[in-house]
Amino acid sequence: MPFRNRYTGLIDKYRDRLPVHDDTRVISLGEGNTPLIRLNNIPATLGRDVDIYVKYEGLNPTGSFKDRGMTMAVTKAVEEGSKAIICASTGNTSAAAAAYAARAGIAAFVLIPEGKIAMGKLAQAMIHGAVVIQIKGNFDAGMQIVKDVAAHAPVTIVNSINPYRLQGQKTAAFEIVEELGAAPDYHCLPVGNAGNITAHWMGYSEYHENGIVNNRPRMVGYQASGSAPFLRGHMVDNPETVATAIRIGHPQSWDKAWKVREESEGWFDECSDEEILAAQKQLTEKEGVFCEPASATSLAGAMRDIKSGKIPEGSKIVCTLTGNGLKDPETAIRQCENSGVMVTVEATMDAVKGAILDNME
Ligand code: AN7
Repeated sequence: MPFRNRYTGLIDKYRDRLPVHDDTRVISLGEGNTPLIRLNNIPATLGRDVDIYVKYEGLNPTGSFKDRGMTMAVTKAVEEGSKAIICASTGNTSAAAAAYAARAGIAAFVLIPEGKIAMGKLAQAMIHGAVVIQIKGNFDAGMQIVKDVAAHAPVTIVNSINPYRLQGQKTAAFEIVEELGAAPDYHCLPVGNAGNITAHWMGYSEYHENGIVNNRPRMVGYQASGSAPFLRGHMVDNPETVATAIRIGHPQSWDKAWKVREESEGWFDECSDEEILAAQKQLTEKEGVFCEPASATSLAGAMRDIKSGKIPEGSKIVCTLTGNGLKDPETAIRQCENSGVMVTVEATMDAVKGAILDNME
C-alpha cells in the first residue's frame, strides 16, 4: 500500500506524550499538522535579514488553535463519563467546544460576551447546537460565572484552566521543532489568557528535556494595548480592543506565563489596534495569508521588534497565527472600505474593461 499515510489527529500522532490509554475513545476532527509558512515578502520590507515563519493555526478544523486543546479536553471529559461541557469564551473556544461536543454526542454550554464576538464564531457555536448563553458582561465576568456554576452543576469546564487543554496545545511546539529540525530563536504569540504561550513552552521544554532538541526559543507574548494586563503588571477591569479574541483583562494563566517569560528569557509587549490591523492587512496583501485580528498581534509585535533590533538579524522567528481570518469577516471588510478595491459598474464588457484599465498599476 504505497500511498497509505492517513493523518488521524494529534492524539493519535503524539499518543505516547499525551495522557491517554490504549483503549481511550479519541474525539478527533483531524486537528493539528498545520502549515508552517515561511514569509517571502514581509522580511524585505523590514530591511533586516531575518527568517520569519507563521504557524497557520487557522487551518485547524474549527479555524483556530483551540482544536488542539479541545480534542484532549473532550476526549478526557468523555472518558471520565461527563455528559456536558461548559466554557466562557471570546469566541474561538466556544466554536471548538461546540464542534467537539457534537462529535462526542454530549452537550455544550457556552457563555459569550453580548455583541463582542466575531460573526463566524457565533455562527459556529450556534450551528453545532451548543446552548449559547450571551451575558451582559465581558469574558472575565463569564469565566468567573463558569467556575462558580461548575461547582454546582454536572458540567466539565473546557477553558484552558482544564489541564488537558494545555497538553493538547503543546503539540504545536512539537510540530515546529520537527519541521525546522530545531526550535526557533524566538516564538511570538498573541496573549489573552496566556494558556497558549504556556502550552508552547511546555512542548519545547518536553522535547528539550528528552534530548530531542538542544535549544529552546525565547517566548514573546504580545497583547492589545487596551487589554494588556501583563504590561500593566496587574489585572485590567475593562479591557477593550478590536481584536475581540484577546479582549481579556484577567488572564487565567497569569503565574504560569510570568514563569515562561522568566525561564525562556523572553518578554511581553503591547500593540495598538492600528498596528494589529495593519499587520493583518500586510499579511493578506503581501503573503496571501488571512488570519483574524488577534492573531496578527504576534506579527505586529515581531515586526516592530525586528525593526528596532531587539530581535537581532540572523534570527529564526516563528509567529503563531492563532485563528482564521474568515472568523471575522466584518472587520476584514471594514479594513477595505474606501480602499477602492471594490467598484460597482454596469453589466457590460466596456464597463468591466474600463474598471480593469482604471485599476491596472
Ligand atoms: C484567535 O476563545 O480565550 O492566551 O475564549 O481566540 O491562550 O488565551 C481565545 C483566545 C489568541 C489567546 N488568538 O490565547 C476564547 C479565548 C485567538 C484567540 C488567543 C485567543 P490565550
